Amino acid sequence: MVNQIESPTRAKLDGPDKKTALITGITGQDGSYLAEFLLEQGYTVHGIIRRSSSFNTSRIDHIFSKITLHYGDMIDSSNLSSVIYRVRPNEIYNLAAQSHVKVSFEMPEYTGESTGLGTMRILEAIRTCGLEKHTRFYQASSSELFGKVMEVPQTETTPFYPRSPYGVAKLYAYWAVKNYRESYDMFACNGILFNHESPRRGGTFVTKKITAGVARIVCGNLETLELGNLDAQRDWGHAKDYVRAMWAMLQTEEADDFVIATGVMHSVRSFATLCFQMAGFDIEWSGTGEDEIGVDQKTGKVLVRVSPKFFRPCEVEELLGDPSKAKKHLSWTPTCSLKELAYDMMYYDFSVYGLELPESAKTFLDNPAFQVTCAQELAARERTKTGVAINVRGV
Ligand code: NAP
Ligand code: F7E
Repeated sequence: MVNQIESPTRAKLDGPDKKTALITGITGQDGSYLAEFLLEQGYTVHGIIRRSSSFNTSRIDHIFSKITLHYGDMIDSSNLSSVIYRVRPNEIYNLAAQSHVKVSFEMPEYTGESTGLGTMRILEAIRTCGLEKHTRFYQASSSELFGKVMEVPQTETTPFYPRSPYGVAKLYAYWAVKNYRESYDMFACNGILFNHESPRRGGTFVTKKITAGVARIVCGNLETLELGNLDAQRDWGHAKDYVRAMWAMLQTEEADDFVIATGVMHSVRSFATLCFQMAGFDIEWSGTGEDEIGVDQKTGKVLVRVSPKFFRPCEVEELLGDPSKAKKHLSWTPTCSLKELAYDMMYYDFSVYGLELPESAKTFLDNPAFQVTCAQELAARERTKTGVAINVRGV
């Protein structure tokens, strides 16, 4: 038990319209945006949180008093069953995972346990609690299933070819969801989400590494940003858009699987070029492979260098999704362009380092009415500094 409300008896539905959702991975990027979104829709929101020796709730501190948290772990089935039995959720969003592709090569077994088997544990827990007709289930499937892509763009029918222990674990989870849907008529969906980023993205993913790296270079606490494969191409969207799609999948008549993507692909190199441009640098690239460098045209300073330590044993070179099915059946479309995504992340990271983006950065926005989404969390950050959120922790 983490905070004030949770009790060992089964939660009752407040009324016919008040829904209860349980989010695994609520402390992560997507979990935090989804929790906010569900609160806005009037849900009672519960989340599973790992015990940690340091605070791991920075992304949800601003909504801490509005949600109920339970300690748990994707590798502990009795704990998962017990939480699900007590919460009796109408919807479960399974977002918890060891989600870093490169790390999955270092920890393949743990990744299989948490990212793969963990999903099966939740599905079984729903069944053993007798909730298969009561609880709808969302699985955070991934474009990493497509790996070495068999066609471009990728759709719901493109054959899978995962290229990492992470992708292999997500493949197991994907099929577990389909199997439980077919075997037990459970309402269980796979959201096959392409890369989605935000100011809350973990610091070891490439977009955040770049936006935070540019801010650190500007404030003088980093000389050169070291990256891996600059040629890799991804279909990057905004996490805030993508959590809407998760919810929409669980509101349909019939459970199904959906690709969620923008339909536009860019390389890591062009994302880095864009972010440096927003900060006022013009990068010139020279050299190839491990010898490639990005140099500031004005000063000749090396701003980006390639380091093989960020290469993966097996790379996913390109991913491009076709979200037509989601557009048709969920009326879902992304609202944020790549430039706006980069602007949002840069705005946040610059603020974290006490900097302001140059006015010229706004010229990159596709929509002049674009509002940064991180303003609320910057304010929340300030409140947290004064201890408001810290005080409501129940342990
Ligand atoms: P994230 O920021 O890395 O968050 C992962 C969450 O899972 C965190 O709350 C983490 O807790 C929790 N977690 C990790 N291992 C756990 C365990 N053994 N038991 C319980 N909780 C555990 O990931 P994200 O970007 O929000 O992604 C959400 C989900 O979507 C993940 O399943 C990811 O694989 C999948 N996905 C992501 C993308 C993307 O581009 N973001 C695309 C497709 C699919 P801590 O905070 O304590 O670490
Ligand atoms: O890498 C290349 C790297 O780590 C993107 C997860 O959310 O999306 C994410 O997985 C690309 C790769 O994301 C660096 O080699 C170059 O080709 O940001 P990433 P990812 O591996 O695509 C999928 C859909 C998920 O499901 C995952 O959970 O960028 N790259 N240089 C680099 N990547 C990193 N991390 N760091 C670099 O320095």
